[in-house]
Amino acid sequence: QAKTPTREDTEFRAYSHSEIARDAATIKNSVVMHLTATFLRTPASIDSTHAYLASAFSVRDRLLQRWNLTNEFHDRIGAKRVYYMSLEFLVGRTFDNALLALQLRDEYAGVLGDVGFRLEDVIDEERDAALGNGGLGRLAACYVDSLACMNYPGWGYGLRYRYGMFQQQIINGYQVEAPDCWLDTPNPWEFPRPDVTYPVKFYGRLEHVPGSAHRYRWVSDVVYDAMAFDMPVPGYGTTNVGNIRLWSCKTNGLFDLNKFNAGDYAGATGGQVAAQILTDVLYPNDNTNEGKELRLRQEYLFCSATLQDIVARFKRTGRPLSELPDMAAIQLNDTHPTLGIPELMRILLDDEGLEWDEAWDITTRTFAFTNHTVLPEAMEKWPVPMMDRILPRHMGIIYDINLFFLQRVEKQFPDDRGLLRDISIIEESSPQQVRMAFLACVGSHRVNGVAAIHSDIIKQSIFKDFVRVMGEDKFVNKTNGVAPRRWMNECNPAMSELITEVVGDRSWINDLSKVRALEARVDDEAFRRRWWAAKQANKRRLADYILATTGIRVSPDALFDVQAKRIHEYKRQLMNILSVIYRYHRLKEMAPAERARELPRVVVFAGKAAAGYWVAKQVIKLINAVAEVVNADDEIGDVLKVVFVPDYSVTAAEHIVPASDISQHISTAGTEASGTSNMKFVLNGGIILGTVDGANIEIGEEVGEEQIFFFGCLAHEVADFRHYLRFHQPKPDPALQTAFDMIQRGTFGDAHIFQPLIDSILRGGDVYLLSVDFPSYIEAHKAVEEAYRHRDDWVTKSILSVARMAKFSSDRAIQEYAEEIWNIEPVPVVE
Ligand code: GLS
Repeated sequence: QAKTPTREDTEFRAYSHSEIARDAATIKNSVVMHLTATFLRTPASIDSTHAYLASAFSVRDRLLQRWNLTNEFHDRIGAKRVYYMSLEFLVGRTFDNALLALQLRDEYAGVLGDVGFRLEDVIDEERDAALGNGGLGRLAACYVDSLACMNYPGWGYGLRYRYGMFQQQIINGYQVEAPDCWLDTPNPWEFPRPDVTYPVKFYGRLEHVPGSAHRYRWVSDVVYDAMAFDMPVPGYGTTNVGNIRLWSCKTNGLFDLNKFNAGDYAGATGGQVAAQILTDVLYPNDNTNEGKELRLRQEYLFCSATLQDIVARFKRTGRPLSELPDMAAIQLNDTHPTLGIPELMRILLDDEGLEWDEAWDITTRTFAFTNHTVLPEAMEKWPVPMMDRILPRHMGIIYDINLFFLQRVEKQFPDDRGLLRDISIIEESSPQQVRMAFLACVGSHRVNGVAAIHSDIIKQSIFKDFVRVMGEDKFVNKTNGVAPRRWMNECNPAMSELITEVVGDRSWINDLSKVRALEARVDDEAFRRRWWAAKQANKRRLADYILATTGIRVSPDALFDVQAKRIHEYKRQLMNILSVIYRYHRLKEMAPAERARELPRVVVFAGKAAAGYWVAKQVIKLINAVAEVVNADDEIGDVLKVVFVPDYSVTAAEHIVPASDISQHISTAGTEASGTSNMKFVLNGGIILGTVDGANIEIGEEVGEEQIFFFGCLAHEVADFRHYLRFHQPKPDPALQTAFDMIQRGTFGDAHIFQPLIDSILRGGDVYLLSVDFPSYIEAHKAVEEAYRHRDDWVTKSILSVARMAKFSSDRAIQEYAEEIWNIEPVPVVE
């Protein structure tokens, strides 16, 4: 029950609107206050963990104040908001990012110094918020960052997993997964909202509403409560603070006191366990769909709570529901949140009493959908019987959506039965399946891919029929981007300082087009030396990190050649390690004098494999087996080192990305929708060795063909190669054969365990075309080496690349979404 406003309220507002002072004394006071009052520390018991927690809480106070102002302001002016619905937000750490955004880094460093701590050590106390798998989840985090920085009213919505992305340990060369208990220590970056809780139903049955033609009531006694936790998203250089609202399943009310009193202790907590599991774990799959029942229930809990929250907020404006699309745009980050579409329909039909046509019009004007992959194994489909059992009302709504859609198609293309079968949301398999990508497409007003080539491919493949039926204008491209705040200013202070000096101020951090100014300095000798020195400093930092995490000593003077991303067959880490084996073989064949003239190279791998993805895990084992042999070979020494950095994460990436000379993005053409680490590496002055795929293509267009090493077959050639290889064994070229021979001779331990990897190429149809691309890959490596030997040209490439990366800021991407899909405007928060 809200109270009626009084004069004191006005005073309260004035008080709460005055910014907390930014001077050292006030900061110190608040840190000490949290040390003593929040964490019960005495001067003798302060450790770096609590120094971190107290500083973080004091930063959080400032953010929450601005958060409150931002939301109150957006409500007051009736701003239209975008809601970015994503099952994944790979945020990483927040403390350093928040200090930079608030421009209070030096102040906090000073205060921490006074109590005996180095800011860098304190920053290292923070656990990553790893609520995502890879590119898709990190993209969501970059996008909410851009929304905040650009003053767009917008929130992310997601799930608060108790266990985020698993921790990867390497034991005996194999990946072993351990749970990520990130909430074991207090989390300063979330704010629990027990007042924001919604009931979410499962199972049950439908009851016909008497006297109505087709109205149904969904009755079920399985009801869970989803409770909100808000994560403030600091905007750099603005008072605007964004929000990620994460849902967690509440269990308190589910304790069965009667069972407990009867001595059935397991039974007493059974309901709680069943509820809690819903938001316990992030499914660790990237680009795959497992079709697990728990995952479907997770998706629904998420969608229901989010849609209830959005509708409740809208209804507080007092406007008629027909105006929902004028106040809210909802973006579906892949198909995972697609149940939001039938859920909004359910709310509008069953709870609000609207007629079908009006509800459908509101729904389709509100939703838009981003597709992030074309891999068949990632296409989300749910068996109709499962959906019908868990969500009977939604299954009914999906049937109706499909019926009306197919009626329309039939009218447009009479007698095309094949088309009706191919385009139906329900796949006629046994059992029938709900095709979520089709549902998302039918229920949205825009569908986009994430790089130019990918947006073209989806129009010719998965959505080909929809282009015919719904017209081409519905399908657009929004090339991905990355946040310059984290992926330059935060992770690469040395290069950031140089850019700031050239631009004249820090405005480039929120306007990446300013980095173009670097081009004017490309011939300035002194500047070029400092550029090189900045890269070298980053390489030394990574060498220390490698030593600390793996015990391997590498020379910062070598070429750093990095492939860091999820381990997946289509990304072809196998091709990379096979080329390393071939290189090792060549080095072994050389006379010592010749070997000494070779360019020293450190090959760095990092990435996690899905826990159930056996082939990917064998690739990790092979990389580690090769590393063990090569690194211990005294003849080879620093000429070649191979490193697998364990437990890749956002924080690990912040160490790795700024230190690459060359980074590899070598997916089979047509398989990597976009990639975003390619953008991060180039933004940090590294050069790409890559295939003509995803955003590599647009990066090449922007930075110029001189600044990128392309190789391999093209997307339109892939189908023919695959077809050929299905019926013919490939004949590996001599280099590839050499690598196979070494493995099979047992050079890297038991040959048997690696034979399936070789067989995937020789006998399994070589789906990812390693045998096709290997020769040009080896040639491309030679070109890289040749180029790196000419340090002058290399520095030019590096500077020009960074100067031309403006397009790949997530700010550009968000502006395009805002203007062309969401129809929202930036509104700087004012008093
Ligand atoms: C992905 C794609 O595989 C990446 O190419 C893309 O950059 C990313 C963000 O759009 O989305 N799709 C997916 O399922 N995981 C991804 O990282």
